[in-house]
Amino acid sequence: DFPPEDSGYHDYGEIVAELDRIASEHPDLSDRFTVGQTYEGRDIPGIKISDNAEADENEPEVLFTANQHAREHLTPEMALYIADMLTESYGSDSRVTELVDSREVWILPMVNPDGVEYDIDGSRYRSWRKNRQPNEGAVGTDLNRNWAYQWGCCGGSSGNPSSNTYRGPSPESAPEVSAVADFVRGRVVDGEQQIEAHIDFHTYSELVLWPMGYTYDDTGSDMSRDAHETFVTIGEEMAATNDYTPQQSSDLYITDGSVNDWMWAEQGIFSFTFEMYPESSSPGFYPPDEVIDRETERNREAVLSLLDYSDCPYSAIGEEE
Ligand code: 0X9
Ligand code: ZN
Repeated sequence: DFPPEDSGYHDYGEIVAELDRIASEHPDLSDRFTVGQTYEGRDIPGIKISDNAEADENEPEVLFTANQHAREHLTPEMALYIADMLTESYGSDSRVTELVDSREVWILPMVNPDGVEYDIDGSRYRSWRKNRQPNEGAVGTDLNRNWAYQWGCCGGSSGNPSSNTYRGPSPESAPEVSAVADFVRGRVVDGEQQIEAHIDFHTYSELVLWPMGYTYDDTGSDMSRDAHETFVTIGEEMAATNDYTPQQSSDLYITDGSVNDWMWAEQGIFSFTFEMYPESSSPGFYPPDEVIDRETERNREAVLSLLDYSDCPYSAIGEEE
């Protein structure tokens, strides 16, 4: 469990309970689902927010994911905040109401619950990052190095099972990654990916990051000039609202097999990483629970603006598609 002084954070059971509460308080606006099981057999929980949430309407879809990395405890709070904000402001805030009416929002607040529970089940935090799947000699795959695009290509992950950035024995070898990837592939309807935009929440450093992560190149066969300009424009606009620093993810450092590269290159989804509060290693992954409200609400405008753009991301640069 979280220590008493950090009881404002939600563990796995509490996240599930909160999603159930939102679903029962807002039955027309929300629908609970799971995308599959973790290595240890936990359900990976999700909630969909939209008007007529139980129906698959013809509306642009947006995905929010959090907690690929276990110790990044502010991130499921961010996901819960989005679910709460969209449902609670519905009917009173006209911007939120219009977005909930015209979008389908998928939220996966805790992609790596096995890692989270391990991080918090001792007498002190373990600084655990990976999942809890055993390998030869060590436990855990870095979920954000296990995605099936340019996996292991470029020195942006490790082949050593004891490394914190171990990529796993093969792409999607982590059940958590394959479950989320299957969910996303399942949103292809009549040959078209319905999800237009995505944010994967991490901590820390206060950054808005866009693909590619595996190469320093701005453009290439998997990133057109228009797409790059769209990422930069939307990324910079979101960063202007939360005072994060916007940059291409490889300019932070090279990663391969990370989620944003797969979401864009394989699924055509405008996929960003937010590195949330704080800026630096103090307080790093373990800020006090007093900051949760401020640091989640800080991303309200960025989230709403991405929801806004999701009907036509290229409109950010004055183009149609
Ligand atoms: O290394 C990661 O997976 C992310 N940072 S974290 O400290 N939360 O682990 C950053 C991923 C963004 N991609 C690149 N920097 N290429
Ligand atoms: Zn992370």
